[in-house]
Amino acid sequence: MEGKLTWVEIQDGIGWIKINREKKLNALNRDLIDELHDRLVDFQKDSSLKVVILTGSGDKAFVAGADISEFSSFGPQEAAELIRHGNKALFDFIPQLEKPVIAAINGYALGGGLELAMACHLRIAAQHAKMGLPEVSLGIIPGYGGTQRLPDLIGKGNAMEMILTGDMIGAEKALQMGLINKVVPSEKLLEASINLAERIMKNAPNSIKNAIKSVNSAERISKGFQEENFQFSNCFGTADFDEGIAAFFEKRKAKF
Ligand code: CO8
Repeated sequence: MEGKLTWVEIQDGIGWIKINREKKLNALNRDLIDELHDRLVDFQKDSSLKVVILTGSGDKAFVAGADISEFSSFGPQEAAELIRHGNKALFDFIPQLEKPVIAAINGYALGGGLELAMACHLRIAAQHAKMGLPEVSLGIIPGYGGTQRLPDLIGKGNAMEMILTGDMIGAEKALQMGLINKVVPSEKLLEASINLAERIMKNAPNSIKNAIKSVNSAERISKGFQEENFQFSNCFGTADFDEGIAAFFEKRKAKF
């Protein structure tokens, strides 16, 4: 089924969602967040469906981040409102789903794109995928849970390095660090995602649901996420923000 910004299919107990903004490297705007939320709500209700696989269209990007053109003129209030909405509808919503969501990372997963992959329960990446949180190069910080979920996955030291440098890493390094569960040749990405889904689907749905809740309860939630929201909004309306965003649109390196 083709939506405005996503393509959806249910096949053999798997709910597929493909983000469909290839020309903009599947960048995440508010409409896309809302459409993804609606798709996931439908999937949650559908008892024929056991596992969700989320991927991006094309072979270049999973999601290259939040849509910079959408928030480029935002002040702190609008930024706070957009991340509050995005976190509620998607980034805090996915982890709580009762069905596992696998991110099939088919290319760049940057900024909000990596945060989206990290909100999923499991991650498989194509060999050519690149991952990073480049927000500091734009004069902002990760705002969709990245400062909390990245240290949970790869440890504080590695997360600090990725967040403070904004550098991208390749799929093999991401695997070594524990950021992803598996790396496969690009042409095997969907097959490997189905294989992982099938290994889960043979188990008791009620146990899967309870296991997700139980694992989630160990997260260092709330205070850290609130602090991230606050610090994220504080980056807006600053000279660094103006320079970072201008540099992106002018396709040059920012000079802070
Ligand atoms: N937002 C909007 N448009 C984008 C984005 C993005 N994140 N990424 C790529 N695009 C667009 C480009 O502008 C370009 O559009 P056009 O053809 O109209 O000029 C098109 O996609 C293709 O991109 P490029 O020409 O740049 O492709 P390259 O192969 O040269 O480069 C890169 C690929 C390296 C991935 C490059 O596109 C890039 O650096 N993109 C931005 C990556 C980034 O900084 N991501 C983080 C964004 S900030 C964020 O995610 C914050 C999350 C917190 C929440 C924010 C809510 C307020």
